[in-house]
Amino acid sequence: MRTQVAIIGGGPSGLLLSQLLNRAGIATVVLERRSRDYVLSRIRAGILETGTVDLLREAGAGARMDVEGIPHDGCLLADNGEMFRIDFDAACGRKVMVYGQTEVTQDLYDAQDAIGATIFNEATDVALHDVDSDAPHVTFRHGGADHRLDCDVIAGCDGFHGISRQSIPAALRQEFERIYPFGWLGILSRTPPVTDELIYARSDRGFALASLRNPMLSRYYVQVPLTDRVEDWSDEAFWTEFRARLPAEVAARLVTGPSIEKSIAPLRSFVSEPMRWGRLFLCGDAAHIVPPTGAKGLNLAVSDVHYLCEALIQRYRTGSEAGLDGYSARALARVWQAMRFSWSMTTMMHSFPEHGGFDRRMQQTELALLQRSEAARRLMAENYTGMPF
Ligand code: FAS
Ligand code: PHB
Repeated sequence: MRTQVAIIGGGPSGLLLSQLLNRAGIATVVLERRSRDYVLSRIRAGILETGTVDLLREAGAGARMDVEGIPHDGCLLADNGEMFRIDFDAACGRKVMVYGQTEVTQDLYDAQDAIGATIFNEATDVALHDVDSDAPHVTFRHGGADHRLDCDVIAGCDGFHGISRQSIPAALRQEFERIYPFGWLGILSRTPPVTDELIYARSDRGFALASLRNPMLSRYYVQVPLTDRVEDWSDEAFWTEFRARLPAEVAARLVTGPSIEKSIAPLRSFVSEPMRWGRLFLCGDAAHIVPPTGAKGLNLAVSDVHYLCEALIQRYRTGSEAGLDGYSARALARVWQAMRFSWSMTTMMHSFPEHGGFDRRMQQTELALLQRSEAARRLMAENYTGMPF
């Protein structure tokens, strides 16, 4: 079997890259380890930057988002009950779209099916070969048989636990990491969201986030110690803790109900450089992880895909490899911008076990600066709604 671009991973990165390349006349094959149902059962991101919205529309996968997505032109920040608003539109003229990653992935699978793209779900034992040659290939098992896929280029879109990053020799990789001493316990409940706009709430009990998916689907989080397990948290315990971390006027109107999904996600900042080795190019979580505080993870995957797609179209249309040679540096420049923003939001809004009085004053001062300074609000709004690609 042969194709032009072999894509490892059928999450948002892999599917969007496949969709954009096929629309540009470039052949792809997507190899996804899990079943389609399993991929679509994941509950993850909820906020799309302006650039992500535009690229999904360009890919022909934005129609349902434009009907069901909810544009947001601001968010709320709270510190021990005192709440204020960041007006994105007034500060930088941009908005975000509230639309779950699960829906984005469904729309991408639908768009791929509509153009007859080649996706192997439940492709196992994927292995990359001759990556640093001009004739790379991939082997994998599917339908009880072994397969070989020859290609020009391999896109590693297989997430943090995938094999692509590990296929780059450790001696050639430089990894940067910060593990945070807490996680996010998240629940989904078929209840009316307590807020029209997201509330990022800092409290001495820990961080909480009130988000949503639609007028009858709430997405809420509380910071929990890394030692906590999801079975330690009954729904009642979650609602009690969540209510205690919200401003009183918000907590008073909280509608609770049974959780339909409950999970704990660890928080880390991670970057692996470079994002390219030979004919292998990494996109999304395969190369970097951000704490979800800045709502950047999914959106960074999209900007990587944008850069790689541009470079591949240039190569196939003109023969020039300049874009491919510049891909890693270009993608990493935006990755580190988002890494800084996500780290700063996480540091400002969470309770750290090692924090003392000085650190607490720094958090209060950061939040006060956002309340008082138009320049500070503009910087936050530009980062939250997404720096230009
Ligand atoms: P993904 O991990 O989504 O997709 C990689 C795909 O590759 C998967 O389908 C996997 O099955 C497949 N794969 C892995 N190994 C393979 C192999 N060897 N062979 C073939 N296929 C293989 N981001 C936010 O912005 N906000 C959030 O609130 C948020 N919450 C998150 C919660 C959790 C628990 C996690 C893990 C991530 C969260 N993220 C969040 C980040 C998340 O949304 C990612 O940024 C996004 O999924 C990145 O997409 P991909 O790069 O496609 O990686
Ligand atoms: C979500 O709705 O899941 C969400 C929103 C904003 C974040 C993180 C998660 O920063």
